[in-house]
Amino acid sequence: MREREYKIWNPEMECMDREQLVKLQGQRLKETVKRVYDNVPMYRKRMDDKGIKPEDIRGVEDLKYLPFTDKPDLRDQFPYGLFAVPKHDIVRIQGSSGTTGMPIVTGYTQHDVDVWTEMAARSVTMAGGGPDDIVQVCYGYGLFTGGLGLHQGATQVGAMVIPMSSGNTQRQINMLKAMGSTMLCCTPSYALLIGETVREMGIDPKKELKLRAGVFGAEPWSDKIRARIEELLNIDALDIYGLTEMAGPGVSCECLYKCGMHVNEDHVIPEIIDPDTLEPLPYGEKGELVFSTITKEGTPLLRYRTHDLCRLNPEKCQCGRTNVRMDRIMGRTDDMLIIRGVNVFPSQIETVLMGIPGVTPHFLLVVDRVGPTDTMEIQVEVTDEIFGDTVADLQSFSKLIYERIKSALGLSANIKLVPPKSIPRFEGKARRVQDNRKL
Ligand code: DLL
Repeated sequence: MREREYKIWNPEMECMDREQLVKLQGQRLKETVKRVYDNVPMYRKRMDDKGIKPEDIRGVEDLKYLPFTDKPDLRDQFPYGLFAVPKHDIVRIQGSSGTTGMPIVTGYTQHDVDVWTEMAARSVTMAGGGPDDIVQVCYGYGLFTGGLGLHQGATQVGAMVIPMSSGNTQRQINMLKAMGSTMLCCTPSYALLIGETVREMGIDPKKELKLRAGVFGAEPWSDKIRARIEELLNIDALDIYGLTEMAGPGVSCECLYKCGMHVNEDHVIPEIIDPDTLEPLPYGEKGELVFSTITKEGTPLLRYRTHDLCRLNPEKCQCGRTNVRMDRIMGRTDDMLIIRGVNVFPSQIETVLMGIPGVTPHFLLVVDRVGPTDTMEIQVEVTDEIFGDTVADLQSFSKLIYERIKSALGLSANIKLVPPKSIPRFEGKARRVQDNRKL
């Protein structure tokens, strides 16, 4: 950690005595359970099926009796089924890719936007950010929560925000230099690309840039990548976690001590469960991360299964914060991939391919990393009729697949047509993904 003034955005909440925190969580959990029972038919039914009434939940210790929520629930209830308030109280929709072509969406009341902003403000502060900072946000803006989330948080702490969104690396670097940006917010792989391009352009970050810290997340990364980014850009590189279903970036973030991400436990309750038995596991054990929102009004979620593998540590941090810290995400329990920051389910690719006559139900997705950039190749098995076509016809067929994939996923993929029966068949669960990336 470099010499910087160490700040905490909301010491009352972030450094609360744990006993008091658990009491607060219990109170907020009870309110949330009542809210969803009264307003969300899916939760009412699930609780009725389990024979639980809101008054049975006395505090955090009773969390284990509540039903889980999973991504398919958001898909099945799309678009408004999980909303716990009337639509006229919703001021924002955010979304991300679901397991099929449709996005999943969550709704925010003004209070929800304010809470999310507060969480992101805490994160920016953890990275040492404040009114003197110039924060360049290169996460995508839109339904994806990255851009708007960090934008709101940085604005809240009084920083000057440059809403660049992602892409156009040269222009990003020109702005870093011209504006004297002090903080960078983007995915770690984009930070790596920016860092490598800075060096290729012959720019000395110590002399020509004013960058001091970066808040990087939305995809898995490692301490090795951290060290590389820090060296390339001469900054502190910090991990930030979040998911659309909870409130985007800021559910947790690392402080400058870099020893786990502080979970904003006054707004969400984290649990670790065994993904097979679904039983809660004690602190320190690795398992699936599950969150319950306890202040959300628009789309509150009980025991939401993130499918991210992680560990929790309740010890007080050197920075003074008392909230639980989560380790880096160690993997997933499902087949979701994050490619160039975009969540991709193999089932989405299957849905696209199955809509194209001449394609068989067999494909292989090969993911790799060239330099800092993820690459995706889809090997698509086609029928005899297609494979016997002229080269020009095959090229236009590949182009059609490329465009359908691009429009469904928002990602470019290299399409390789392969002859019938060339993709391996499986007797058990099909393995459709070959991920060659090493983090
Ligand atoms: O990725 C929100 C976000 C934006 C987080 C900007 C951080 C910074 P989704 O698109 O809904 O939301 O994807 C959520 O991304 O379940 C994890 O699998 C993964 N993920 C997010 N942050 C991290 C991280 C945003 N720091 C999914 N490390 C989550 C590893 C992460 N994986």
